[in-house]
Amino acid sequence: QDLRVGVVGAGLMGADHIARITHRISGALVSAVVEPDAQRAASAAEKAPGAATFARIEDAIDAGAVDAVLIAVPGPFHAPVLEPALAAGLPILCEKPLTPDSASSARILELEQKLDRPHIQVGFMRRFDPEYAALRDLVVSGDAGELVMVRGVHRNATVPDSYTQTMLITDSVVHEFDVVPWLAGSPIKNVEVKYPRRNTLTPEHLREPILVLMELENGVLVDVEMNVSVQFGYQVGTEAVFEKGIARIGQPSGLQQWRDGRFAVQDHTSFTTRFATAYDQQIQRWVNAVRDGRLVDGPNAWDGYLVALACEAGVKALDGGVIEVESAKRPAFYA
Ligand code: ISE
Repeated sequence: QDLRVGVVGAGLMGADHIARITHRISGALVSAVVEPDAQRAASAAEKAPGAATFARIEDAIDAGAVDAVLIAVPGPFHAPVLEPALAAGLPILCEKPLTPDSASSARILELEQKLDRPHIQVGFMRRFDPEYAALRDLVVSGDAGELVMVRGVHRNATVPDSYTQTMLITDSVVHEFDVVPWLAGSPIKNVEVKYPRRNTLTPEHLREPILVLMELENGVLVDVEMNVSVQFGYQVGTEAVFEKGIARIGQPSGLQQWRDGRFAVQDHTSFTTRFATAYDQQIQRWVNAVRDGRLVDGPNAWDGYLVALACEAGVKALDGGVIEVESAKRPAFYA
């Protein structure tokens, strides 16, 4: 019996996950598309044979149409979906961030802890990228000695007008706030933001690129160039400096071409292709975990809460200074 997944939100990520579940994942199908925009709902549902459409998650739950929920609406709309889904005891895959701030994330943790075990997995897909996983294995093995520094680039071609200055942190660097502590095995201690000369091609209301500096509890230093106006494509790359060597991930690996006196490599223009394998792995492993009763196989709501704390420091750091990240002790429920 396939897991009946209700996909909430039929925007870019929702549509991408609907196609993934329908064509590339085994053991699951999209049984419901929950989307207030009726036209968008209908066109998304057309691509998932047998899927019903609902305007609200409560309607899908009341109709008994879903065994699990995948939340792909923007972050500010996560809590109103998480709450009824938790109340119904449904397993949830929630796209990042868990919620936009730590207070609302803490409220979700409280509700979740009324259940017998964690039910929420958060969509920090980088942990499922094969290269990130290989880099983490290298850190854990100690083969290259201790990790000393992490240098990262996170580059988007452009962003829509709706993208705000704080979204540099809450929508984009949010990924580094999850993946870096996971890679390095240490929480973030503090965050600082530096501004180079502004890119005149960035939307008028933004001041970027930014350079984000993080100090981890274990002394590892991290720098991330967050740049959302590079124009030419999508790049997420990391260089890790170890005691006995350097490791690099996220280099272009597409089609190589020699032509007209030039050498060129095809590169990504969107996170949907750059992280396609990671998204596939993430959803497949979540589906497997739900089907065999583990419910979560990846970052959980506690990880989402820690990221919310880091984002709060990051947003403050946009105004200057070295900002300490509030520390928190993982409850046994999330061990
Ligand atoms: C977007 O929401 C994502 O999650 C992408 O991974 C990130 O690269 C981009 O900057 C965000 O806006």
